[in-house]
Amino acid sequence: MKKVVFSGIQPSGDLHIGNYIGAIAQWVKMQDEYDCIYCIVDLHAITVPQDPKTLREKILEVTALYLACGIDPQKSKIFIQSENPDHPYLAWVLNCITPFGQLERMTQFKDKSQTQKEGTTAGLFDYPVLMAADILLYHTDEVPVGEDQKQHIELTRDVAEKFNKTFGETFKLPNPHISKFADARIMSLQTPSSKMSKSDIDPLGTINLLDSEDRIREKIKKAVTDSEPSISAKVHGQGNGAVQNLLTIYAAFSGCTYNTAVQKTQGKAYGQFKQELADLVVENLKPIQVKYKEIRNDEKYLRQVLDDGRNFAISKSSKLILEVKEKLGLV
Ligand code: ATP
Ligand code: LTN
Repeated sequence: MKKVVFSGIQPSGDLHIGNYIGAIAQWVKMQDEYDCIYCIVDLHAITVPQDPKTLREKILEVTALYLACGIDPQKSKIFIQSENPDHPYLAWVLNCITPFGQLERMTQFKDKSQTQKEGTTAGLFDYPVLMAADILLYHTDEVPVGEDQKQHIELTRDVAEKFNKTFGETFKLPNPHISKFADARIMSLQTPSSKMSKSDIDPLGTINLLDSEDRIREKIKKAVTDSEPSISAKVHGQGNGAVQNLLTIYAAFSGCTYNTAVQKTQGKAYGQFKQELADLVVENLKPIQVKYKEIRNDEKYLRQVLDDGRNFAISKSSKLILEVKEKLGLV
């Protein structure tokens, strides 16, 4: 029996190379070795305000991007979280055993609640419990995510353990699977102290998977560096992290290690290095963009993939929900 992989991305903005390097590129690699389930986590997306028309469009865009990046529906299942009601159901059950204090310590909640002008919501606070439900519903072994999500997976394990102890062995404890590239945290090209993020208000900070070639070149050209003129061998652990970040992107897209990237580019003037980096990013994203256009235009095919994924997901999760209800005395 193959081990189970589960992961998801919120359809909350434009997917960027951080999402690709930190998450999707690993998902693609894991397809042969594992039974993979990849979700479009739209119920997570609405924990911050979304425009309904845009959200609907983004859900299909993310689905098409999963496929264009190489997720193969013959090998892996893709579905929309809100199409399987077992997710919010289990989240409610888990809410009832999750310590409030542990949720208060979640760094993503602390960061995101600060950016909410209208005040924060119970949904945003509860976000990690819904994520725990996503993972636990499928007896997941491995969760390929960026490093920023590690804390949520630790919470998932804690909640699963607590349930198992209280009601008897039910859930498998999942492991985070983090990409090797700089602990899989790609930083903003403008503010290298913050992670590259869909919700960044500075458009120059992120390279989106669907950015045009000109836009990619412009963003890399304008990326901040440091006061040195060229790449030095001592780059790691020095300065503001901007050059390390560009080197990490270089390594990820050329399939080499970070140290090899440093060796290959040592002594290069930043201008020349940036040009090579832009060539590399453009070359890697082009086939994804061509495939994306083809797939996004075929809504019938997209719907087929999503229906198949949803049917599969419900067939698995409904069994677990029955078991949970029985254990709680709800049947
Ligand atoms: P938002 O700004 O809406 O929170 P995001 O850009 O942080 O979005 P998510 O949907 O939260 O993206 O994350 C999807 C996946 O991509 C997760 O596995 C996450 O760890 C990974 N990821 C997101 N940003 C980065 C990044 N900068 N570097 C590496 N991985 C990332
Ligand atoms: N919180 C995750 C998205 C997410 C997720 C999941 C990832 C929701 N449910 C289950 C892995 C497994 C994020 O990337 N921000």
